Amino acid sequence: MALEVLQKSVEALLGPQGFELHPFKIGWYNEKVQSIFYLPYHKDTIAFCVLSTPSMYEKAFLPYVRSLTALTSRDPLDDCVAHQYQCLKESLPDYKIETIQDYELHPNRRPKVLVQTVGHVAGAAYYYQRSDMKHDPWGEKKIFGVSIHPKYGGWFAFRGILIFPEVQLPLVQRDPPNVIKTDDALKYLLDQFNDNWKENKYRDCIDVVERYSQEQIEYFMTPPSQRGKLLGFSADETIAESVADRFH
Ligand code: B12
Repeated sequence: MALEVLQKSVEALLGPQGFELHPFKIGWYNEKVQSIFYLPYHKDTIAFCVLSTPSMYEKAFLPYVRSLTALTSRDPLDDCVAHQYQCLKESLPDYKIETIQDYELHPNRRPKVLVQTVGHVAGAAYYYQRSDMKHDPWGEKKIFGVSIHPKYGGWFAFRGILIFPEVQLPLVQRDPPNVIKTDDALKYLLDQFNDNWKENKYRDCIDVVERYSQEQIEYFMTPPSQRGKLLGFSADETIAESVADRFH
């Protein structure tokens, strides 16, 4: 089967739910990361970077929440994505599909996959790191990198990867669009992401076609312990505090 056919099958299921899919080869990822982050597959193994666009909240998450009788889990949004992945596996029974979600950690707390690097090598969203600066002004300070999507700026989130361990097909690598053109713009972006992320200015570092709805922003800004109430569940059906401050 050609990759286009496989991609269309996956997109037919996840696209209408507000997800975007970008194929990549595991080897492209492994070439970039330190060996402790390697994914243990043949370099030509096909995988997909999955990201949620702003409308995923209304297209997939709210309907998923409405289908629940109680909120018992750590994070219903992660559960919603897991549910989508399960549906995908059931509708493509001829394929072995392994999934890793963005929040998954090894027992030593190392992330199972670095989704920003994935997004970059898959050509989905440029991963801007301090090493992209011609002149680094930060000295000893720790600066986290941020990915920018060409259409949604920072108004999106990575939701993990789908790996097809038995599929090895030709695929040409494409660079992600480099949308931050100057050192000044890059400094502003990284400063906003690191020091001021709650104001969301980093998400608007380019003109975007769509943002999160007010309802979605309110949901993420609400402490996890109160999100259940916001979604219409009673107070004792709340979400654990352990996920406090995750705003994707
Ligand atoms: C741990 C984590 C945190 C930690 C630490 C942050 C960090 N970056 O380390 C904390 C709790 C602070 C955090 C906070 C936030 N986070 Co956070 N976090 C993560 C998480 C789970 C892992 C990141 C990680 O540990 N990286 C490890 C380091 C070593 O990776 P690295 O610096 O990228 O280094 C690699 C690359 O440089 C690569 N590499 C080397 N050379 C080259 C060359 C090229 C060209 C490329 C592409 C790569 C490459 O190799 C290195 C590894 O060997 C990711 C999800 C994930 N699974 O990736 C989300 C993630 C980075 N977080 C995200 C967000 C949105 C946030 C917050 C805004 C909100 C929040 N609360 O969730 C804040 C904002 C940051 C801040 N100002 O504090 C988003 C970022 C989206 C984006 N547009 O980029 C992510 C991707 C989650 C998601 N699902 O989308 N986060």
